[in-house]
Amino acid sequence: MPKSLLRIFSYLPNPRIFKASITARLCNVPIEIRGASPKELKGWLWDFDAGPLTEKTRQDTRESAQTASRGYSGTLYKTRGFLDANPYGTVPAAFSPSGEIGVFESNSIMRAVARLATNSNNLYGSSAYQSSRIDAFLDTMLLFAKDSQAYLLALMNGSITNQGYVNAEQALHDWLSGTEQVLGGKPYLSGELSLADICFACEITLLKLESCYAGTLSNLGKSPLMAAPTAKSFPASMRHYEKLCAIPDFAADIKPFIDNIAGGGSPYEIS
Ligand SMILES: N[C@@H](CCC(=O)N[C@@H](CS)C(=O)NCC(=O)O)C(=O)O
Repeated sequence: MPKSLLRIFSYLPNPRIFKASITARLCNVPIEIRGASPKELKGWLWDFDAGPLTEKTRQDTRESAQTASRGYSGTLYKTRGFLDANPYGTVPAAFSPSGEIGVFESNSIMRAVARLATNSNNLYGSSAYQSSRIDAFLDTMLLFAKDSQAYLLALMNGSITNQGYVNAEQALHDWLSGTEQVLGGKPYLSGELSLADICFACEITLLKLESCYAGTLSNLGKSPLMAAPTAKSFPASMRHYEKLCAIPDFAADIKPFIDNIAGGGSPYEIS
């Protein structure tokens, strides 16, 4: 087995990690993914050498106990080394093989995988201009992801409001209006298949979690954004998503996740 070039720690499954794992498959980069279900991860030591807490590590790491800050609630056990490498304390968190250098933010973890490839198949562009265009799409997706995260967390913890829904709807509209502009006439967001398309597919996949809370939305008189007119008014973007999901290296992660949601799989609670 080739030596892993990047270790990623997260709750699993996590569409944010799919960005890195799809990239790794497409450009043949060996990576290691460590983690457990969202609930189980509360009983793990968050560290380069992450693993389930034992009575001993729990005692040894009392000083690692931290109040969760985003998504999780209660206590999480993050070591000093984890926070030095990943100062915002979030997952996914990636590490260089020695554990010395941390990479945080799922878009940047994905970029790291492409940069580590011997042959990235131009996934991160083949010129400074193309790479920067890809970065520009990734920036717009991070803006969307912030609103999408607030919406999904509010659905999960039962605090969704009409305003929360409207904010997410506006964010989706703003994001897709740009992708629609491109995809109406071109097969990919930036020339050929790139990190921009990978991120696009993974952010939509993550948003699809909303369908687990269709009942909550219906009580607000709303439907899931991906089933509502908002998404339907961006047909080229929706077709692009389906096209990407059919690529085997995408399907390997995305299909089981979507099948689980469609089969009424257990809601994805992380607190
Ligand atoms: N924009 C970040 C989002 C990461 C994030 O917010 N992760 C949350 C879980 S959804 C987390 O690790 N929270 C840790 C905590 O609550 O302390 C990314 O794409 O990586």
